[in-house]
Amino acid sequence: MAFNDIKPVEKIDVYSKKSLNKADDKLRILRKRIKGNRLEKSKTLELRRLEIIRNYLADSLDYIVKSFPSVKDLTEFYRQLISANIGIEELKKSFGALNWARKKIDELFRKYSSIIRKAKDTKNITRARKESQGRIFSVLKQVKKDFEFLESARKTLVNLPVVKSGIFTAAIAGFPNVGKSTLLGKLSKSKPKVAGYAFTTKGIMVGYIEKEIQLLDTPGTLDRVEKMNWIEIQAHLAMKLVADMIVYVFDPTETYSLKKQEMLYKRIKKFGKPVVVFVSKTDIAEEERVDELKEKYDALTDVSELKKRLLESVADKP
Ligand SMILES: Nc1nc2c(ncn2[C@@H]2O[C@H](COP(=O)(O)OP(=O)(O)OP(=O)(O)O)[C@@H](O)[C@H]2O)c(=O)[nH]1
Ligand SMILES: [Mg+2]
Repeated sequence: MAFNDIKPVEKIDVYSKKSLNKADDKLRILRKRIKGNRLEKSKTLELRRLEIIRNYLADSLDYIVKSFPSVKDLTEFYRQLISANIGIEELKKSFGALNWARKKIDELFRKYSSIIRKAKDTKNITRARKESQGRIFSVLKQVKKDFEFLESARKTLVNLPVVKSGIFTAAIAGFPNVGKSTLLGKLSKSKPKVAGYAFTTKGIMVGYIEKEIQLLDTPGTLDRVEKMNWIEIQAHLAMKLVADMIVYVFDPTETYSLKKQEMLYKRIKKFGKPVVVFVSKTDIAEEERVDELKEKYDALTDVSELKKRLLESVADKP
């Protein structure tokens, strides 16, 4: 699912102004061509103006609603991400408000078209023009908050990771700074940011092994379920809802104590998915430590071994 092609939702004033400008531009050309007496000309022009404004606003409203993913098409992963950060009900409510505005503008268009058509003098036409615009733009004002909400939702959506469904997925998990992103870089062609401090990875990074395996490099999480922040929620949901398998990275050099790392491991086991343990930093770690982990968790230390294990798991998957 990709959300980065959702176009920005502007402020309502932008749409009102654009609709007026568009009408002005088109009427400038039309004005030179139309025939008839003053009243007839005025009717033709103002009917056309109203139609252009209505069409522009209706198209803009439709376009905004359509450019967002429809809630019913979302995978559970995205549904829960959106639930956690934006709100599914709030999103539906705003789409509803935009649809309401579209209908209301249509009604006003029909009402004032009829008034203009029946007008007996140009004064009445001018009054109908002013009144129709006032009421149409006031409908927009009533959904101002919804426009703003959708724009802030869009900003969250475009930053969500692009995670495919229907492909074998392994999530790389572990404490901050243990070497998860380094491992993703070694397993795939992806070039995630790697740095010698905790919380380098701010969102889920995606890489692929051939076209068979999707790898999710999750941000480092601490061992806590309560009070998860947005970054931890993303990692948690990816492991819970997307991963077929979890690669748990242990750092034997103890940036974080092994005891804490083992507690997180136990919690991750509870997702009920197969977990492969990988020990990082074996080039600088104490050999004894590495051996202990290898023994206890049947851990791997070699990237090509891990790759082999992952590919075997794809083949084994029913
Ligand atoms: N010597 C050595 N250093 C490593 C190894 N793997 C990772 N590092 C270093 O450990 C630090 C953290 O690596 P990252 O890959 O950014 O760790 P991370 O787990 O993705 O960290 P967060 O994104 O903050 O959770 C970096 O300075 C890496 O260069 C390794 O196998 N050997
Ligand atoms: Mg990282």
